[in-house]
Amino acid sequence: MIFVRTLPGRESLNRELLQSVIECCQEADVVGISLMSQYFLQAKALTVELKKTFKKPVIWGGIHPTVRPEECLEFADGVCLGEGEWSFLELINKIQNNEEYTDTAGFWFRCGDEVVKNGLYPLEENLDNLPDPDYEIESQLIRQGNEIVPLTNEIFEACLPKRVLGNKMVTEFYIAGSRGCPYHCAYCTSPTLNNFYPGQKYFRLRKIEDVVDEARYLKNHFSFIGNIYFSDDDIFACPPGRLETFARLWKEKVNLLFICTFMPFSYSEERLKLVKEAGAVIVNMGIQSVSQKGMEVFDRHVPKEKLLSVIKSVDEVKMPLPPVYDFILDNPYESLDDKLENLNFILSLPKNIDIKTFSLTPFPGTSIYERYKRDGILKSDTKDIYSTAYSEIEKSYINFLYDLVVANFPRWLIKLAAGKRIVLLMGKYLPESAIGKLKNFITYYQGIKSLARGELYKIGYHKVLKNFYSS
Ligand code: B12
Ligand code: SF4
Repeated sequence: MIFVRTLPGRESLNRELLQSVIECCQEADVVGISLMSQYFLQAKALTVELKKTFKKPVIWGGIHPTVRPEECLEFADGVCLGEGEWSFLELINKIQNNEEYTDTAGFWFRCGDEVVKNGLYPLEENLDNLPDPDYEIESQLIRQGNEIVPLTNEIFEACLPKRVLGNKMVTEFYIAGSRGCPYHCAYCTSPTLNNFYPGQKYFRLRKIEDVVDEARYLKNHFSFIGNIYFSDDDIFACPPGRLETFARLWKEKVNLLFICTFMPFSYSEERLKLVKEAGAVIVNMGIQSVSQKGMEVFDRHVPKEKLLSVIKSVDEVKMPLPPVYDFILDNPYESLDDKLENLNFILSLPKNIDIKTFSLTPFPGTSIYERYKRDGILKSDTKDIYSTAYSEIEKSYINFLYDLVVANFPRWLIKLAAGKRIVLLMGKYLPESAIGKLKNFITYYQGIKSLARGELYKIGYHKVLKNFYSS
């Protein structure tokens, strides 16, 4: 495995890096590339260059090839649709035994001018049948600058994400206790995958004992991991008893700090208290939008009263660190009033919270993609999807106000700056370049605040983030 970690949507691979990756592939019988939409251009560049010298199959897999197989087959020899554990195994066995492989379920292949379209490989209903994740880092390679080098413990530690928890910076690692999700938000590919497997349940839970064992293994082998991030979309969406077992085993066998995500529908104070006692330091909930229009566009209908009662309850439980609530901005269907409604909603919440903002991106395969297309909002997939990063919000005055919220500026000041007239005026006359400068001002403000509080580790944190991809 080679981790060619790159910046989603933003980085073009240079010749030196491409050559380093290609050199490592020369001995292989097949090359597999895993990608999301925002890595499409990078995967294309790598494949085009690779195929100049490498004459064996290049196979793409991941969410983008799953929803856009034809487009990917313009470059790859084959694409994996849907989950790939068993189908890829079957494919490489066939290739190794010199057998015909273009009939393998789960793949589409380009054969001359024709595309061979095989049906999907049946979904693995029991996630416990899958092998454990491969944490033998000695057999893996990773990008360091323009080179590909063996993965060592030191490099592994250096390239994992860092997070400020309380008064120290910890190294974070992701674990998934489930796959899929029971909901159907319009901007997400999870419902798309649900629809891929009609009659089968895409949302599946792993055995909780296995999840705990995986974390224990990580703790024992990589002592630098200080925090686990559960990538499950909703940790509370599980049958009775599971969370209790998790909490007990986690304390007993792992006892690491962790962060988890939940949805308002499955929330209960008892559940939150359980995870808090087990070691949860932060909980994260997606709100995305509270305006009628936003909820309709996102197909996420959670009454404001419900959200408020959940947020109030979380506040009363008093987690060790502020809960994080996500909002999706840059929704072209929301009016200024809708946007202000969201902002004012945030300003009315308890103070001890953190807000995270994302830019609405119409990923292929989602219903919002179809809506954008239908309404003529999406001009170019390359420019509007493949070359973007959904963590970067548009530069506008209203978004600058959200930046102030994210940076925890005094709320009275944000309220003053968020008067409708001011927003209209600023929206009209403030140039983008000025907004860029105002954004820089927020960064300095945060830096000075950290310095004044003696929180030097936070300055180090920003430096680590800056070096994350270039190291
Ligand atoms: C967990 C997660 C993350 C975690 C990943 C943690 C980790 N270490 O794995 C974090 C938070 C880091 C993350 C980040 C991002 N994510 Co994310 N993430 C998810 C999430 C919730 C689950 C992904 C997952 O693990 N699925 C389970 C695995 C088993 O499935 P899989 O990855 O698709 O792989 C299977 C098949 O696709 C296939 N396969 C995959 N690769 C290959 C390769 C070959 C050769 C073959 C044969 C088969 C094959 O086999 C695999 C096993 O069955 C999904 C949403 C969802 N519910 O799916 C979003 C999702 C994948 N993320 C998304 C995005 C956009 C991102 C970011 C680019 C966001 C950004 N910052 O701009 C970053 C990219 C980070 C990076 N450096 O790659 C989008 C992708 C949309 C798209 N069309 O591309 C998704 C779908 C969410 C959404 N909005 O719909 N993400
Ligand atoms: S956004 Fe989250 S809750 Fe909504 S469908 Fe996707 S994974 Fe599920």
